[in-house]
Amino acid sequence: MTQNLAATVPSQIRAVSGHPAGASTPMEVWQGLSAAVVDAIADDWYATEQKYRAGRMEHYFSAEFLMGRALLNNLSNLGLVEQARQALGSFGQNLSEILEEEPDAALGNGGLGRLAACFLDSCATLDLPVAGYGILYRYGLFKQLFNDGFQTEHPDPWMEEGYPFVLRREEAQRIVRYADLTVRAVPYDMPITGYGTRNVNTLRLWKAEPMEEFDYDAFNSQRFTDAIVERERTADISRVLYPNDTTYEGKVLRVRQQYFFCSASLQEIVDNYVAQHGTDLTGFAEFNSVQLNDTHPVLAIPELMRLLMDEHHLGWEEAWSVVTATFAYTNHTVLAEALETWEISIFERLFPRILEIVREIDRRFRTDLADRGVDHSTIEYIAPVSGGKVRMAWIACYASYSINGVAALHTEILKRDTLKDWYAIWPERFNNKTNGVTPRRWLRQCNPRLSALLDEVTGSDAWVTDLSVLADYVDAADDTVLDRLAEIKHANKVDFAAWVAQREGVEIDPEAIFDVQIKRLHEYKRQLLNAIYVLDLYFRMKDDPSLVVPPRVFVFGAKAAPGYIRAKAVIKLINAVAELVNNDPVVSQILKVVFIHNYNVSPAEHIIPAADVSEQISMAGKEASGTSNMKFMMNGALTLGTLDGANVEILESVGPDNAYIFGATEDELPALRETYDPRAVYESVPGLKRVLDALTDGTLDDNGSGWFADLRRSLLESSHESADVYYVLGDFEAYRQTKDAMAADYADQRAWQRKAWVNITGSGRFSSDRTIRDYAQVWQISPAPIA
Ligand code: AZC
Repeated sequence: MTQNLAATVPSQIRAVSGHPAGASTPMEVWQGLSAAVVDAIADDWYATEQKYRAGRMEHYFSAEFLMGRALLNNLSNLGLVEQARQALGSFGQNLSEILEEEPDAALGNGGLGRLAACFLDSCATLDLPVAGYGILYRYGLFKQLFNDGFQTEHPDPWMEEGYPFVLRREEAQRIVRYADLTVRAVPYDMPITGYGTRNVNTLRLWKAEPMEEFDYDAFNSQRFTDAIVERERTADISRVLYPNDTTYEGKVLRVRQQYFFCSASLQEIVDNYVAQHGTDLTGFAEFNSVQLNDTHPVLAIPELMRLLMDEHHLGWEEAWSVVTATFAYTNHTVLAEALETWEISIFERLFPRILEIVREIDRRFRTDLADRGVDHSTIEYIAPVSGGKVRMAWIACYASYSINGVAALHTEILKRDTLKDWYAIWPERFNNKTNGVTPRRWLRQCNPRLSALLDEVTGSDAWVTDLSVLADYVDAADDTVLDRLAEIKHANKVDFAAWVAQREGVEIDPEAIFDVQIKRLHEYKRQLLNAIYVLDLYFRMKDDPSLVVPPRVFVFGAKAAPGYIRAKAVIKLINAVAELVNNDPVVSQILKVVFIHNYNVSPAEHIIPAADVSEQISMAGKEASGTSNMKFMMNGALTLGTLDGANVEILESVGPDNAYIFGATEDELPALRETYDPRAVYESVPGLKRVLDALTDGTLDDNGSGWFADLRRSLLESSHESADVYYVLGDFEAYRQTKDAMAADYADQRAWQRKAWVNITGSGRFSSDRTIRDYAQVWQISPAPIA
């Protein structure tokens, strides 16, 4: 594969724009360069498809793939960055600027969707026969703006201007039938390149289209709206990604979406099996396995039963033994709301046959468990259908050959609590797969300076595909390396400061400590704890002008689900605190607060390389894993965190001297809670009263929304059990102490950089390559390189 972008790029741009390359707009140049990349991989992509088709394959089903940008990722995987730079340079265009033209493919909410994207990258890099399946949402996750500090949501039509990295496969369309609607599912394939390999994997995203474009008769008789009703109902299915990552509205549509991509994907997989191995489907699971990314794709279970029985004539038992050897289920959260349940009436309305199958699964489940001597109330509790609801997680647990959590602590909590009845019956199904992130995007691409240093210190770029090699260099950091590390971080901070000034209109000082919390806004993640700290620090400085405080920039990035008012109140609060701090003539010399609006994958790529402190401060037991914690660590930020999710394993990997851990642990919390009185904490911990009172005494303005009073109430209301559910006040003192001490430590740059180095070199475990190798054991697949 010798590529010559110098030759292909100008002609691809001309084909897109109809103008000479030099006269094309930056967007057209982005389109043309992207098309040239697709051209460069087309043969290998086809060869990979052919190769995988014939063997055993893993199919990763996910309602979300938070891909971010594709062009630089592909150029960098293919080793074409320099060629691209030169090709554009020849007609006066600058690659870095062109890259900024690309919209983010934000087809996911947060951690779960980004994890799926990192997994695809690792599967391709490892030459593993894995394909992703999801939905081609026309609108990705909403675009976030601030209006008076309040979040407002706006549509994100990410591919409206054309997107060369998805290819419509008209010929591979399938029909998906609901009781009230029949639609075409048209696949759009996205090539997934790997680093330093020729294999090109596929993410297949389905788009819903009407059987007929419009009703010609209605149109002819000038009933124009009637003519397009069906078209719009169909388009609704793949119109928009649900912006909630724990609770769901628009239930019928949501279920329709889920069935849509599960049915289309399974039809294709079954058809391929028949083409390769003939019409006897009993051997299906020898060649196919399906990973269910959370409960969103669980309808695949009854749908595969339906396909096997109704279309391929297997009996129930035969079909069930295929199904139970096919599916594996990943749980991503212990929050009860996220274990999806659907009213039976929704199933009745959309697909009576699927409901019939689900009821039969339920009937047999009850008999099966009764035979095993399980008591009636347990059976009732974990039955697939009960209380008028279909319970997707229970179907997943019953039908899957493997059930996993996403960090060691999380898997333990599943076994002990969330899924304990299942664990009691089928312990052998449970296993842990600690999450990981791709070092290609999250180190090599986003932090070229640090990458160059790692190349130098280790003598090659082997770390890019085997991050664990870095561990051999943990002691290799002499003073020269540590000084280089400090320079690199500083240079990244200078770049980030310029980006922030331009994007948010806030000036920040690269000499300050950059303290960052970026993730979805959730009460359990406790952005509120961070905000309370900042406000307390502000008051401490106002009180005592001689107080020595290390200069700090507090960076936030977070979207709140549109219906989650308390989360939106925290956003408003942080913006109000930013206004107070940044406009204080004295304090703003030392502190700044920046809320990066519309936080997404590509902003993260600017933020993470510049971070000194990684805030991972969820209430212990609630964050299943976290993945930004891993990205920060790889880029040399130190963790300030609770013993939650993967923080526990990060601590194990770097040792207690190289991370800042505070707060109540998961096993301590139940006892603490029994006597917990947030009001007493508020009265007794110095500073807390002043901060909480500032929410309502006029210091901070919530524009009459009443939201700040509600936040204050949520922490202090001790009349019912709902006071400070996430132990914000309980952990405050420990948090303040640790965070103050951490900031003081920053002054000794040598010591700080040494800790950073231990984090970078200790991050090997958190490469998604390691995670995927672990999954590959469960999936029983092995590399299938085309060359
Ligand atoms: C997230 C978890 O909250 C996070 O801890 C984890 O790292 C991530 O999944 C990847 O496993 N969960 C979600 O994004 N969404 C849901 C529905 O849990």
